[in-house]
Amino acid sequence: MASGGSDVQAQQELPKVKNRVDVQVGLVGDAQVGKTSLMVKYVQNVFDEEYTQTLGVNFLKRKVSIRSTDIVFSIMDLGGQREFINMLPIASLGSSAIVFLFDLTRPETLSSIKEWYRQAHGLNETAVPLLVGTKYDLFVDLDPEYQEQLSRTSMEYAQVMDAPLVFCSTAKSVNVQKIFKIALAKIFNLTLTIPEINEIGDPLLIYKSLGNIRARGEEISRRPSPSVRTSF
Ligand SMILES: Nc1nc2c(ncn2[C@@H]2O[C@H](COP(=O)(O)OP(=O)(O)OP(=O)(O)O)[C@@H](O)[C@H]2O)c(=O)[nH]1
Ligand SMILES: [Mg+2]
Repeated sequence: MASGGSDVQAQQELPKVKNRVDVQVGLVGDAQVGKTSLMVKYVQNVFDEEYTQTLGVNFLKRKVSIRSTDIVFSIMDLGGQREFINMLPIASLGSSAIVFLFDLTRPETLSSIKEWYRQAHGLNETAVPLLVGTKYDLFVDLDPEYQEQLSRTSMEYAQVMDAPLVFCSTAKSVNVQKIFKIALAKIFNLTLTIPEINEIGDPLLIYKSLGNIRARGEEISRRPSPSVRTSF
């Protein structure tokens, strides 16, 4: 057998080697907002109506492929009870994105985001923040005035945090995959073609003008523009 020919053959038979990139994403927010439900739905496509309190930190992995690259998400889910706040570094340090979740039916969980953001962003300023309102399936049945007020307040929070805003329902599979697609796009500066949803009453999906600071530590002084609020 001619050695040159067999070399070529051998190369052709080698399995294609994929690049692998590990991405850690932290989930934080008050107890029972739906952090574990979102993670389990995204990774295992299962939704459980029963509540099981997270004690400390849970984590699950999911692999997604983009062309020749495998992205391995490690999702760190921190129990929302105050007693677990000392474990916030596990969900924050090392995360490329931190998802701040609140329950669309409990406005006090949105107010709490100030403190979650202060603490998590204080530990990791370079992580891309995302603001996610959960239980959209219950929210749509609430008073339209309440929906409008909460939607507007959420948008203000998103501006201050410079965080993409997504309303989702894990129970009814609304915008669940998109949260992680947006996280990935913001982390790696990729272009996304998902249409935005801006209408009050709809499951908001606003990301184009938010969360675009790359190398956030360096560029933070360039933003925000004077018209944008800078504190809660
Ligand atoms: N209707 C509805 N219920 C939801 C949704 N997501 C979560 N839930 C319910 O909300 C409750 C709390 O959900 P969890 O995911 O356990 O909340 P958590 O944020 O992980 O709570 P902690 O672990 O205590 O921090 C459970 O009973 C879920 O079934 C949703 O999209 N719609
Ligand atoms: Mg939990």
